[in-house]
Amino acid sequence: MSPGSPNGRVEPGPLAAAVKAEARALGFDLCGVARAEPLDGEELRRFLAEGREAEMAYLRRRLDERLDPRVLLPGARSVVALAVAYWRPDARPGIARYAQGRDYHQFLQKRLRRLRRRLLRAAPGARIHPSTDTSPVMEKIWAQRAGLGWIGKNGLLLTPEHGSWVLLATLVTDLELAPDEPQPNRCGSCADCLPACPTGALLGEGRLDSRRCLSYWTIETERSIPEELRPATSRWTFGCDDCQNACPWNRSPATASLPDFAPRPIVELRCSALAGLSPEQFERHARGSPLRRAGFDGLRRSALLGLLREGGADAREACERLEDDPSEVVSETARWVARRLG
Ligand code: B12
Ligand code: SF4
Ligand code: SF4
Repeated sequence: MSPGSPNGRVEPGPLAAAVKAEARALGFDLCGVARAEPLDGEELRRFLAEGREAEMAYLRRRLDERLDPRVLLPGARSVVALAVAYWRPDARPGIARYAQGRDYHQFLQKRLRRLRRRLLRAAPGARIHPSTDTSPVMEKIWAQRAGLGWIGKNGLLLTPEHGSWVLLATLVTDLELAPDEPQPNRCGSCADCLPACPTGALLGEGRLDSRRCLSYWTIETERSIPEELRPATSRWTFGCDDCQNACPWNRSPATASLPDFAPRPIVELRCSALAGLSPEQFERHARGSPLRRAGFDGLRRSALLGLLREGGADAREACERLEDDPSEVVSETARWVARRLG
């Protein structure tokens, strides 16, 4: 990266162009720049006041940093927003597409650190804070401001190139980089994602109630899933893509270029096998996979509900084995599913 001018000053335009070229070389599909300015906190405060964060207590913390990158990184002038596409034709059903392969936190963080190092070579002494889900940064809003796409009625960042099948990351920096123009919202009169949500978690205008979202229940908590959400959970063992599958912008996606999203052996397992994992098998299979986040009991609980869909002798046997499991959540779910399997 060598965007300096003859007098040694690093110009915002060439520097932004150089960051984008390096990001592309490192496997990021999209990259844009926004000015580091405070965000309007009204939506976030309303989300929290209505309890829509469920038990994700971390969303209530560090609000000042979440709403102003200059608090997160004093002197911040720019936010670089990055996206990687993850859609693949060989994804296994019942597991969210983003979670089929390796844990993106690990491999994107590595690429972000590399991008940071290259940027430091061009601008020694710069302050650069990389993050992908790891800091109080509202990634969708920064991606929208940096011109990568718009926030759809399903609450996700949609891009013209890859629909919403992208994962996001940011670099907050004190460097001055030429900002990009935000794109218009292209949802128009479409609202297909709203009725596609099986649990009514989407409230319109991109607002979501985590307490009703299958993604929340199957990834973020090991608690017992409320009975009225259990039939829908039988289709989703980890995460949920219903509000993305319904979106017209997601219909003809290009295949992900990063090989890290290739399905791993754990997503090949049937629900009866997932429910029957021992703690050691869980550790071995889930290592390096996003499914680890559900936890041993959380994954077995969701897999048990998947048996309602799978059915058959294996399903009944898996339930029987877990009816007296030491985990109250697992044993209660096993008994509940067994009653329905008959
Ligand atoms: C907490 C969280 C969740 C929670 C809550 C989701 C939510 N919508 O808030 C749960 C567990 C439910 C969840 C689920 C999923 N998540 Co999530 N999640 C996050 C996380 C860590 C924080 C999001 C957050 O701050 N929420 C709080 C609310 C208030 O903020 P917000 O949704 O970001 O922003 C809204 C408001 O601020 C408001 N708003 C603000 N300004 C403005 C301005 C205007 C004009 C308008 C109209 C609105 C508006 O609208 C925004 C959109 O709803 C982010 C990573 C990150 N650090 O950003 C990933 C992230 C949003 N998740 C991601 C993914 C992939 C998912 C799932 C698709 C996974 C899956 N397949 O199961 C689902 C999708 C569910 C859905 N439809 O949103 C990706 C999204 C990528 C993308 N293309 O947008 C992110 C960015 C992670 C990443 N690094 O890529 N997630
Ligand atoms: S992830 Fe599933 S449950 Fe959550 S809002 Fe989207 S469709 Fe609804
Ligand atoms: S389904 Fe329609 S309304 Fe929903 S995000 Fe996609 S384009 Fe927007």
